[in-house]
Amino acid sequence: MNSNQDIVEHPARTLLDLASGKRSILIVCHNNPDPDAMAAAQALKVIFFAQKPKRKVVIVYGGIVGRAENRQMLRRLKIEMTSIKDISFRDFSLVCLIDSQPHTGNNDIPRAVYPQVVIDHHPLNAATKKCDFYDVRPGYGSSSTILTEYLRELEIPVDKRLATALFYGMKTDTGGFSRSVTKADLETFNFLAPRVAPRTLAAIENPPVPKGYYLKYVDAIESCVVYQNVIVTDLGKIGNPDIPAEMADFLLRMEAIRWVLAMGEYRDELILSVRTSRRGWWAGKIALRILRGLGTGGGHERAAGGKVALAGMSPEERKVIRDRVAERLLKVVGVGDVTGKPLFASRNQEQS
Ligand SMILES: [Mn+2]
Repeated sequence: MNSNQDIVEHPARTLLDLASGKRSILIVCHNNPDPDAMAAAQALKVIFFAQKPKRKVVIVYGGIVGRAENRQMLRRLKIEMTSIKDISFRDFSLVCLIDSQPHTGNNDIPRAVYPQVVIDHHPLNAATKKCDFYDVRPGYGSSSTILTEYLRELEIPVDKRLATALFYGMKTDTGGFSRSVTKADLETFNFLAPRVAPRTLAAIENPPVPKGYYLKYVDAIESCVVYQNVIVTDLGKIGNPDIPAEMADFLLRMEAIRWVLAMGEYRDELILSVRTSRRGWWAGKIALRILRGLGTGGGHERAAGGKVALAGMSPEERKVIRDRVAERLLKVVGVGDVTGKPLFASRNQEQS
């Protein structure tokens, strides 16, 4: 096993020492993977192939690839991923977890399995310390930043496709380079930007979307309730687990709004997304708090998410859960005593 000092000083080389004898490697993304998880996983695959071209390297994910942008990214950048349901952990001699950590509830690695490798930029989880190699940098804007540093440390050429993937991963995780951007992220930006394929990136960012996509905006707006500087929106049943995050981002741009909680039911889970424009409050910690005893959650300073298992619950019981989550958030952010106003009710008064 390598010391932590090795990991700090030359992480990529230390990682390759660990991987040197391995013929079959599994790279696991978090559930409903986002561009950062997918780009970082692809970069890791490229690194493993550069060390030994004839080995097997498979990227897997739990949940689904929901957003049209994310599906377009896989297609345009030729990233191959498999559902975690279609593989067996026993077939791999090395398991890596990317953009997530053990026991956080957002990946489908069985609890008893500790991946040997964890690379992430969320706050360090206690279970991660049991893993042979972990490189967790909560200060970083994206996992793509960490993996780009690995590629550079190893002097592995970064082609247009991989550069575009990593750039897009950084861009989405940092809200277009506006939040959680460190010096390391800016340096990585400068390295990747000239290597990006701009038209491919534009095609990924503006994919055709189904009609139902617009209807979800209607649902999101119709169900908005405003509590001073907080919006809560309940999207009802959703066909794609990424919708709450997308609506939360969209609503956070509203004037005078500092917090958004968006919730929706996907299959038998309540999926929720928390966004804030306030610094220093750690949306991730707040998501954990409001889900205590109900489900799992976590995230970053300004963006977080979580879920609650609803299987076997009646519609009434599900409503109780949603109300409890909303009440807890309102209380935590200091508007627990405020009476909410439906956004739609103000439509005829303020046509500004
Ligand atoms: Mn990430």
